Amino acid sequence: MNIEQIELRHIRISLVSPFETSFGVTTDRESIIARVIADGVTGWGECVADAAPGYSYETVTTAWHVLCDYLIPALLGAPLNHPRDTPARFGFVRGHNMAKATLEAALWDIAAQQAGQSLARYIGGVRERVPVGVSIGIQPSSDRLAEVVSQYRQAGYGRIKIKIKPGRDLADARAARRAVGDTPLMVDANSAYTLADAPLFQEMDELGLLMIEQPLGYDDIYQHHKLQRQLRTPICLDESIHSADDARFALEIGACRIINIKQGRVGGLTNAIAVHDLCRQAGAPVWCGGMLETGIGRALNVALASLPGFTLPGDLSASNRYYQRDLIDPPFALNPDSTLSVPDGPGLGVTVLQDRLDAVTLRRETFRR
Ligand code: OSB
Ligand code: MG
Repeated sequence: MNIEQIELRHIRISLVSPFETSFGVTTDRESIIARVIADGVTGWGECVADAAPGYSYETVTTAWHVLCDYLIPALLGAPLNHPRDTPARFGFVRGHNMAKATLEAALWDIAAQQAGQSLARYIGGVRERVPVGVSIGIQPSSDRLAEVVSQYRQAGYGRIKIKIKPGRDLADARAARRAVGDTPLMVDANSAYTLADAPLFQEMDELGLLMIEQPLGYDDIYQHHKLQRQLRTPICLDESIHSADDARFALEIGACRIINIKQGRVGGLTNAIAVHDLCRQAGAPVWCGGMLETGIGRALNVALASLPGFTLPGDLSASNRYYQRDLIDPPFALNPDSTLSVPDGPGLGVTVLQDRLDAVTLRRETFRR
C-alpha cells in the first residue's frame, strides 16, 4: 500500500442524551476522524479517545499529538505491505493504542476495498447480523432508570447494560432487574470499586447478571482474580486488557471469564483479532465493546463482531441511540431480533456524509507523502 495522503479532523457531535458513568458525564462526543488515501483508494478511521482522560489516559489532544508528530510520519515514510503490519510499524511508540488504531482502521477499510470484499468478510467474519445490546448511563434516580431501561427494552434491545458507581449500584441493579424481567442484564462499574467492596458484589450475585464488567482498578488484573473467586457471576474485563498477552494472563489466573474487546483499547484491528483468536482457543466468550462511536467507528466494530468468537451481544446500538444524525449513510438500525446487520458493501460498507462531517469538524489538518 502506497499511502499518499492523510487528513485528520477533530470533531464534536452532540449525544441524544447525556451519558453518565462512574468517571464522568459526556454530553458531546469529541473524537478524531482520519481519512487515508492509498493507491487512490479512500479509507476511514475513528479515534475512540475522549476529550477527558476518564476512561483511559489517552485524550483527543494526546492522540492528535501522537498522530501528527509520530504515527503519520512513520506511515508516510515507506510503503506498507498489509494493515496487519501496522502494529510493528508503530512499535517505536509506547502505548497510545487509541491513536495507533485510528490509522490502522482506515488501512483495513482500504485493503478490503482493494480485495473487493466487505471488511467483515475480509477478516473472516461469519455473521450477517451481530447480536447487540444497549449501554445505559447512570440516571437521576433508580425509578428513572427503570423507565429508561423499559423504553430500550421496548425498542427491541435484548440485552441491557447499566452503569454503576458507589452509591448508585445495588438499588439501581435491582430496579433494572425488576424492569427487564428475565432479559439478560449486566452492570459496568468502570473501575469504581476495590476488593473491600466484595460483599456488595456478593449481593449482586443474587440478581442473575450476565456479567459484572470491570469492577476494580483500571490497570488491575490480580485483584480481579480475588474477587472472581468469591462470585458466581462472571467478571468481564474491559479497561485492564490492552493486548493478547493481558487477555492470556487474565484468563489463566481466573481474573475474569469474559473479555470485552475494543479495537481502540488494544491498539487496532490486528491486535483485536489476536485477542479474539486467543480467547476462542481458551474457550472464553468475547463481545465487542463500544465507545459511543459515530457510524464510522461503529461500522468497524460491527465487522469485528462478525468473527465467530463474538458469541455475546456487543455494545453496538443503533445510530439513533447515540446521535440525531449519524455521519454515515445508511445509519445503523436495530433489527427486531436485537441485531445490527453487517454491511456487505466493499470495505466498511457505509458512505461518509461529507456535509455532516464538515458540520461537526472543529479543526482539520492534511499530510502528504
Ligand atoms: O466502559 O464500555 C465502557 C462508553 C464510553 C467509554 C466506556 C464505555 C462506554 C460504554 C458505551 O459503555 C458503549 C456504547 O458505545 O454503546
Ligand atoms: Mg466498560
